[in-house]
Amino acid sequence: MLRICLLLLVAIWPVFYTSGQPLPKPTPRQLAWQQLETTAFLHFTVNTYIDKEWGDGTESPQIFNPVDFDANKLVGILKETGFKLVIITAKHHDGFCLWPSKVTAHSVASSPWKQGKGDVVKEIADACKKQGLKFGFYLSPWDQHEPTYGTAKYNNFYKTQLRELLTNYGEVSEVWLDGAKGKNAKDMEYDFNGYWSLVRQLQPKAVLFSDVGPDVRWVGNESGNAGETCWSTINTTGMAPGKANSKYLNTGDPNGKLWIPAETDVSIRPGWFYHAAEDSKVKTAKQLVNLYYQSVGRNSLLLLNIPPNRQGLFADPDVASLRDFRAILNETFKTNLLASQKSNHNLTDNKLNTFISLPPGQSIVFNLNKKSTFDRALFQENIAQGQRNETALLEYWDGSKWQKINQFTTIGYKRLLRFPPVQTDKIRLTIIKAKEPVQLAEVGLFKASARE
Ligand code: FUL
Repeated sequence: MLRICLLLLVAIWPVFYTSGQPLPKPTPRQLAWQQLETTAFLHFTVNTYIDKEWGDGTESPQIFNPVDFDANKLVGILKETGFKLVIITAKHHDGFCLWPSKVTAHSVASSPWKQGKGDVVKEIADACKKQGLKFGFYLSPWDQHEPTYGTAKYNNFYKTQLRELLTNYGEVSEVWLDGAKGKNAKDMEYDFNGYWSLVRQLQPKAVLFSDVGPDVRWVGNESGNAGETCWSTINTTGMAPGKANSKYLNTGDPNGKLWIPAETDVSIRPGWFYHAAEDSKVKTAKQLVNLYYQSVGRNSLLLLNIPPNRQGLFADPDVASLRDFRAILNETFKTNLLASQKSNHNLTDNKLNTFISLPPGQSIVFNLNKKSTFDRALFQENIAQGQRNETALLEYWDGSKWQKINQFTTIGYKRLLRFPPVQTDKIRLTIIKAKEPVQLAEVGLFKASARE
């Protein structure tokens, strides 16, 4: 009955509500992507063997020899620690290909690894498929090895490589490219539209990442920090990969006409590639948990880079941090204190499509079944119908009056709040400002693990 009433309310609401332009909404592939929450990046190439972040294209393929490379082991650790998608650097700025591309000899085929018969991309893609993770790749447009780079011919070269990766490795869920380039790089006009339409044609389910989308945008920094206010909408006029306003990307734009949510890419180490000297600088589990709050907890998605070492394996400190990171998150989010109340069922069922509609000015009280202590709150909107909340107030009942816990801005897919412990048996949420009635899909109250 409640469901029917809710559905009816949703169905008739637009008749009463005048909002001007319809809100931008995610495509099914964007919606599926957002729900992955934690995804992994693998930066691996000749750079790993020369201790550099950017090679210059002159590296000999002979140096690439990850003798213990074991894709199932790498992907197994990522699966165990809760990552849902793996993106491998198929080609970084130095131009070395981790797969045996037919259009260049500058690849694993010219390396001693597996006598030149190996294919890192294939092994990662197969391991992902076998273990139920999604697979994606980074194909750097800037290529310092390829002689055609800087001429129109390079666009065809790039598209041929893209086609190889899009047709020989099963389902691809994300294609990652950027406009990064060194100061002295040759001039080159990339055919981004041509690249993107090839991806659409060959892998229609894949989301396309660049600074400005078209499906997923950069969060504007590499320190793992989505804006406290983070809209999934932006306008891209005047911007292109490599030519974007990072501050704008960080917060998004409440009046943006395009749905292009933010992806937070950050490395577990200071660099993107493995350097032995950074073994002592691996982010702690606590720091990773903080990154989770700053990305997933701010309507973004975490793309955490864990670089394989020269043997082709994750280094021990990285694995230890990953395991603790997931253990802490599991501990914190194990018990939603609102879930034991039947009346809260629809909002604690982990489904975005069961929600209540709250217009601006409306409050809702959530009861706990007994006085409890908590210091984390979770809210989620049914973003399938757009992102709506602009300002909301969270309060608790102290026995005689409502006390403020937090006033906050955007919710979107997920908003996590951290605050000093509160003890109460009821909370109140008030929507202060919203673009349209907020479709509140999930609420949660949690007591953080002591290890946070
Ligand atoms: C940047 C690159 O220049 C870095 O090396 C790294 O790959 C990062 C994720 O993207 O644009």
